[in-house]
Amino acid sequence: MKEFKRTLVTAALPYANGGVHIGHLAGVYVPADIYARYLRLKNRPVLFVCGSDEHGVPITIRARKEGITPQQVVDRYHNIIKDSFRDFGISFDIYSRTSSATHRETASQFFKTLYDKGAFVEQESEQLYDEEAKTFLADRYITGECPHCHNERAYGDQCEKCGRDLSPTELINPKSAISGSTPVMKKTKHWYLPLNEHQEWLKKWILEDHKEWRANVYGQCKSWLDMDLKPRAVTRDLDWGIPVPVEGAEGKVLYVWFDAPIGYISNTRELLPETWETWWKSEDTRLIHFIGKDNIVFHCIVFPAMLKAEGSFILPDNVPSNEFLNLEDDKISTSRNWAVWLDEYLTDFPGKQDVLRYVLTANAPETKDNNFTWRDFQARNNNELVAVYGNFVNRALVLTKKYFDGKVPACGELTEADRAVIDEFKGVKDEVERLLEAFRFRDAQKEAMNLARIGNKYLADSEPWKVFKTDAERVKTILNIALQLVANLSIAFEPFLPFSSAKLRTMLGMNSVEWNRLGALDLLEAGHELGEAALLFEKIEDAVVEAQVQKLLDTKAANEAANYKADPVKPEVTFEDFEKLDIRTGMVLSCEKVKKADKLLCFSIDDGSGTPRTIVSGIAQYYQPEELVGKTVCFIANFPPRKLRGIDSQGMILSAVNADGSLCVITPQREVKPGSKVS
Ligand code: B3M
Ligand code: ZN
Repeated sequence: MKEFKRTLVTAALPYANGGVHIGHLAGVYVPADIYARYLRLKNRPVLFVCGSDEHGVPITIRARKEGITPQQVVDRYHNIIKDSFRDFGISFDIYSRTSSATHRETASQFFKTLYDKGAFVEQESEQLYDEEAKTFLADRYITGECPHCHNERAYGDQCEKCGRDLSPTELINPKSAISGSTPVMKKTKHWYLPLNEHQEWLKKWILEDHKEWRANVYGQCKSWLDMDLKPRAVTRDLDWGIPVPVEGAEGKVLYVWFDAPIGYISNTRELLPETWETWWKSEDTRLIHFIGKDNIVFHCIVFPAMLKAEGSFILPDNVPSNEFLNLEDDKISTSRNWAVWLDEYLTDFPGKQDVLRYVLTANAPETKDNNFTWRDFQARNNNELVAVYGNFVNRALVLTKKYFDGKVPACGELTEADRAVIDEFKGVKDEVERLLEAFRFRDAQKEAMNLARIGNKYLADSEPWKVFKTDAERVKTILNIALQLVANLSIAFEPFLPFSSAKLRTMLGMNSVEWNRLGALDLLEAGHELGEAALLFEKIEDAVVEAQVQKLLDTKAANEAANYKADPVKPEVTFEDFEKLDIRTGMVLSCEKVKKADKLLCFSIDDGSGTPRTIVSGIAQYYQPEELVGKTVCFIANFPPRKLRGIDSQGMILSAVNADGSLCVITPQREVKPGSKVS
């Protein structure tokens, strides 16, 4: 394997048009942070760079919607995002932004170098143009009817109702979102990166030389590289972005996906104006990109092609990309507000950033999409952090306080049980390191947690609180070992749960963390005085997570209400048609679930005829049978009887269908006699 002297860790630059949510954190920033923290603990030279991605069409759309400038949009979100990362302990060496002067200059120069080398092809094409606003239209700026689901508010690149990718020319009745006019086709010139010319070396570099990349990343690259790559436009007709630095390119800017990855370079350069090139141009630097799966092609194919075309840069050594995290079984979505936002989380769970870090890593979508649920969040907190890690730490500290006045007792002779625990424990450093080096963060954290489990079990089995009455010497040894394990936990969890590790070290009176001592049993000297014990984690009650679930349900209801549109009216009928139906009211005498049929309720109804009428109705999911007894309902009296699950159903009970498909039984608004006609 190649010898590297330093590691440059990058994390995808988040778009500055919204806050940061748990999907971002789980997919990119927590794993990248764990890795960077780990390398620092190993005393390996590392730089961890990130920043806001401040160009692109969505930002201009938001600005237009809010009646402010794109710069005002990105100023607002850049600060929100930056604060969230700081609050969650994401330990960037720099968090800058692509609207910075350094970035503008770096990206512009990069384009110019490629242009001068003849690395682009120029091409004219027809694009949609708004004649009223005198501007070319990005796909997002064109709205119209979706040809698939007939949603009238589909965008030129995607229909958010049915989720299909679209191209603007597919839209029925396309309109410019700027002026409302019908766009026309107009010629425009752009610069393209001919990926086809890079295909051969990309194939070898990834498919042969980087077989160790994660299966999801390798697989996605392979499916791209098995097809013919096409030239990609790297410029756009837009007035927000970095101007294309060549003559005759007025009104054109660099495509956001061209300038954004250069942001990694600009941010390094901003941090280290003198030495940034060592991090980008030396073969002994290892470049690692942490990203989400929707960014794979840009980081594995497009950006490397740009770097190669430039000629003086290194290429990434690995691109550990995660899959997606869903929220309560539904795709996280900014536009539908289906997300847990970091700033809101911290308002609701102050001081609990490590709980979220823990859960997101324990559940990280490393190999497949995963799901975040509030129940799982609660269970992991209560059953793992509190019951295992916190409980062990607390017992060890409280017993030491009680029996030995808070001073670390000396270790005496070891029993077999002690040796077994020490043995189990020895390999942990190598194992955590092996897993972290392989970007297997959830397994690495599990391994750290396993230490706590071992410790917890050791105390439970050796029962110092009982032994103390008869053999205080023995308890010294037990607590010495337990405290050494606790001290080890503060090291092992340092990359994962930095806040808790720091808190734990204060409790232990430890003032430094030395990763290389992980696994040692003399981290705390006999006689060392411990600090004040405090709770490391606290239980999260049912009501607290129920409130979070309710918040999400409210969001869902609000989305449904906002998207609700009544069905179109059916073809006309005559009054005679209507009169053929005999609709009546009836009083529910009894109502029961139909056996072995989840959806059916069997009603007995007083229809005024003197003989009760039986009707079976498919509303069992929406009502408890007893709720309906005594209520007056409406039903169709002249349908032919129909057998349902062996019961003769004589009619149909009328219900209204809600936006979410649920049914609501129709009842008259004043009291009426059973059998009254509805007309
Ligand atoms: N801003 C896309 C995203 O947030 C984009 C990443 C840029 S990384 C150079 O998914
Ligand atoms: Zn659609």
